[in-house]
Amino acid sequence: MKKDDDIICDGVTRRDFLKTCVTVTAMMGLPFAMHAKIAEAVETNQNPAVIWLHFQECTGCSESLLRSTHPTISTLILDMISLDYHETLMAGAGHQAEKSLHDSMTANKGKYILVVEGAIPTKDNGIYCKVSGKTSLETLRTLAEGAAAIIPIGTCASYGGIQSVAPNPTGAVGVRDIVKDKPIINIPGCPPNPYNFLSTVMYFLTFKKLPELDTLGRPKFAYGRKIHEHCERRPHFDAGRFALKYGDPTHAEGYCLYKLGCKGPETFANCSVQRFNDTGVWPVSVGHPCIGCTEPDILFKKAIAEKVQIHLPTPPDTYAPVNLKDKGKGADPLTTGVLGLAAGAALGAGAMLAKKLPKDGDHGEEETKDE
Ligand code: FSX
Ligand code: SF4
Ligand code: F3S
Repeated sequence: MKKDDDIICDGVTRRDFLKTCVTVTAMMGLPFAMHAKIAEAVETNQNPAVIWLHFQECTGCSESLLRSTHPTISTLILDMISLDYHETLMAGAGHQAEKSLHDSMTANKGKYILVVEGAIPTKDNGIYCKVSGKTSLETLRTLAEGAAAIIPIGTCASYGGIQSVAPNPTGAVGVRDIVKDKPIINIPGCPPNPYNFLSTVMYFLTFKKLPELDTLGRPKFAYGRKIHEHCERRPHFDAGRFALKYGDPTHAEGYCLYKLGCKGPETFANCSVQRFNDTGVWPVSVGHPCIGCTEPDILFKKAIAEKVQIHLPTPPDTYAPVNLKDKGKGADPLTTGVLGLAAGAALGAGAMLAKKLPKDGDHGEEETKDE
């Protein structure tokens, strides 16, 4: 029987491994006891072959995975899978590398997981990105054919990313615009959180099926909620306290970054909860507004300083204000609450919230009072 301090793979103890399984179980919203099933599946699994392709990108997705620490997510991932081809990590080059790709593709036909990093240029038959004389378009089509599932990692591979911003000179698109007949699990983010990739692979190994996906092909367990819902600056948002300028006292006090263009109210991701680098940081915690890096229509398509619309205010903003002065004169509080909710739903854009949102030039602190 394995002990907790046994090293199970390069510097990772069994205790580290189990802790990661517990984190992943919680992230996926599964009951605590499931961590044992996940651990067992990972330990007994037959290391699925993974072919990892690089197209138009900055390699930040691989970098973010490799830079993760304690426990080393990259070590766990690399131990869980058989990474047969990865242009950044593999020792081989040239014909040797090409041979590994060909061998893995043939030996694991219909079974390998294809990970794609980077967008695919489609203009002029895709000549704007070529590796070993083949266009990304050709390589993706060939490799997709024998894949069991495809995981586009990062926003570039998921939706085109920065390369696809107008005028999109190379006609860059994401995997799902080209491959239509394979299961595709998008893990967007620029770069994405390594835990989201790890959890997706673990889910696939444990349950032998895809996790539930949203309409943009993202696992709901990681991209099901807006970051605004769990942001530590949310109390400031609700109280109408906004940072106005980088480095000024409102910014230094940690006020909400909405006025600096934070896209949190429109961005679906779990980074406010499952943070980066295992040190508890994420963009908003270090004072930068979210730039919507998991969203196809926000990242690099809306200016950083542009404010997003608040379409669906979540409680408490949807509650009707309680007017204690008129107590006894009008409707009872319960009726007022129900009417308030109905009104909030009818107005859609949240008129009550609108009064809380500052106009340009307002002071950072805007206490709202129920009156
Ligand atoms: Fe794109 Fe990933 Fe952004 Fe970079 O490779 S999602 S540009 S972090 O690296 O593809
Ligand atoms: Fe956090 Fe941004 Fe929402 Fe403000 S607008 S609460 S900083 S996510
Ligand atoms: Fe990306 Fe916004 Fe999170 S920029 S990392 S989704 S805070």
